[in-house]
Amino acid sequence: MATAMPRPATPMTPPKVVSDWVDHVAKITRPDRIHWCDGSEQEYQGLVRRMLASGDLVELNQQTHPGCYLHRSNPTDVARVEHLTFVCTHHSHDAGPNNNWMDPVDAKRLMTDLFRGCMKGRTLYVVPYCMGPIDSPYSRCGVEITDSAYVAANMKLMTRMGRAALERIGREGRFVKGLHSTGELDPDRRFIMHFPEELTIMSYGSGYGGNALLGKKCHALRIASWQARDEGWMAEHMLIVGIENPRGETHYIAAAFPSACGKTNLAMLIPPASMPGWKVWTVGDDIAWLQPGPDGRLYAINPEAGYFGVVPGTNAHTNRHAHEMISGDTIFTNVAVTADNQPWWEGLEDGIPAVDWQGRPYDASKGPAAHPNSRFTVSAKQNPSYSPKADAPEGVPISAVVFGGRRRELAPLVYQARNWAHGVLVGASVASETTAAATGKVGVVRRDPMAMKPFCGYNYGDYWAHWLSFAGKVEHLPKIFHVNWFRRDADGRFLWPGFGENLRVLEWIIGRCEGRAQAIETPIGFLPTAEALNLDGLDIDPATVRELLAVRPEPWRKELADIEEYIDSFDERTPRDLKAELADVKRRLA
Ligand code: OXD
Ligand code: MN
Repeated sequence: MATAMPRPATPMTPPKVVSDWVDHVAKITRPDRIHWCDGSEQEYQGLVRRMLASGDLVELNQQTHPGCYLHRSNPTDVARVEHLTFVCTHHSHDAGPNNNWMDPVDAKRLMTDLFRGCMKGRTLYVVPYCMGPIDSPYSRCGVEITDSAYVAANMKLMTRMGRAALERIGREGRFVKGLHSTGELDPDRRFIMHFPEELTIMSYGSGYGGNALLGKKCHALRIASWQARDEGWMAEHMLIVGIENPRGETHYIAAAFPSACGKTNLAMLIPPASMPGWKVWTVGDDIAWLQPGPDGRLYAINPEAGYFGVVPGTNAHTNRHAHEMISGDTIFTNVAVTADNQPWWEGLEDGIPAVDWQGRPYDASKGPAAHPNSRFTVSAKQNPSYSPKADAPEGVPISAVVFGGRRRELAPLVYQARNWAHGVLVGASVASETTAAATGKVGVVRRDPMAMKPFCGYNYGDYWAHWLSFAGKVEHLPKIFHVNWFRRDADGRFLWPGFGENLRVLEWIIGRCEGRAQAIETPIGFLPTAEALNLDGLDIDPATVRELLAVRPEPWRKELADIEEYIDSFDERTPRDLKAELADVKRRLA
């Protein structure tokens, strides 16, 4: 079948390395047709038409939401599956205790058996893509082979997909190979396998974003983190945001928070009315690739070109820009719909759900109308705060790196690490309550160093050593901070208003980067004094501010003991310098 298959449907001439691999895959998977994606608008419309005909997409109200469609996934396939995600390295130690590991030979045998004949009756889409601006030396390319039109259409929105990427691959000869099939969507025949030593991904049995849009978590984080360590850069689970002050000066901040902890909201923050003259520019909302730049600073690009964001909670008050940008040309996954076919989700301020995310008449006793991990896929260009620097091949210089988690207790609103090495410890200590972005229990506090627990493609011990190594390599490293927007009082109420008001915290962070803002030194790092935070126009009482900025030694001593146990679980790979930093904080707390 494969040899009789028509050559590319478009006049693109694929590089031989790519066409040989496609032929090889087609021999195993036996598709009826092969479609080489050129990334054109016409092609996207064709994919949409095909999915409307097959029922994979449902048309939403085109008067209120032009170009918007709904995909209802299989109800067992709604999130990332960390327990079915593997890093397959020759030595298990290289994957580390932070990853599930399988021997690469066994993993390939298992996957090849699953892929055998799986595309019979289906179309094989060849999706060439570039992660990062097409002309950036920091970008890297890949090709995803998939049998899902939904994946091909999402990849068009999420990456620089098509002809230009294929041309770049032709020039470079190197690309990440990602093979994907939705298979039978059977959770018992579902695996997401990574072979970082061969820059290869194999994903079977899921159509969900993080499992199936291979450019995102699989390539831009798991494989790229490995590649970055080898090549001297960093691939991180971070948003990138430009904060412009009323004097017109812009600082760029990269911030790592675990999944569904508000990265998209922070990246698109709307300044509060009481902070006139401030502007916020979105470079990226989920992933940052960071490289030492020629002037001794760390530069970041966003490898993605679109957003795959959590829908519930999005409204004109929580995230006005996201709310606006998803009113057209958006693919929704697993939201509910109103009687007149508009998308609906919990947290939307108007409309009534008529049909739930599974296509059933809405019945509140059956749970939320939209799935808690329902998503929008949209091109980043639709974001009203899209940064003019988002396509800059040189990236943007990073002034501050911010870590954060969802913690009801303990972690204060903000603190600054003493120096880079201490900041690496702060990043390694991130813990957060789990969310619906991955299958499993929601709301359990777990360690999530640098918000990379599900995404670091190698041993965390080696990863921390890589982070520490930048201290010798980059002259003007960013300052490192930790924030917590999620502190609650004894009645479970949030202490901090969050959203746009978070700009006040970013203002202090920028002030620290410029050497202006006041701080007091505590055992865990530098904290703002209540006076150093700009609280003008904010209705918050002084006792709440004191609580938000409190550092109590006893619970922190317990926290440090827990962090120590965690980082020691990476055995001899845990860098000695990281342990020394931890010992130093313990001494300060004693
Ligand atoms: C995401 C995630 O989809 O982190 O970005 O799960
Ligand atoms: Mn993410």
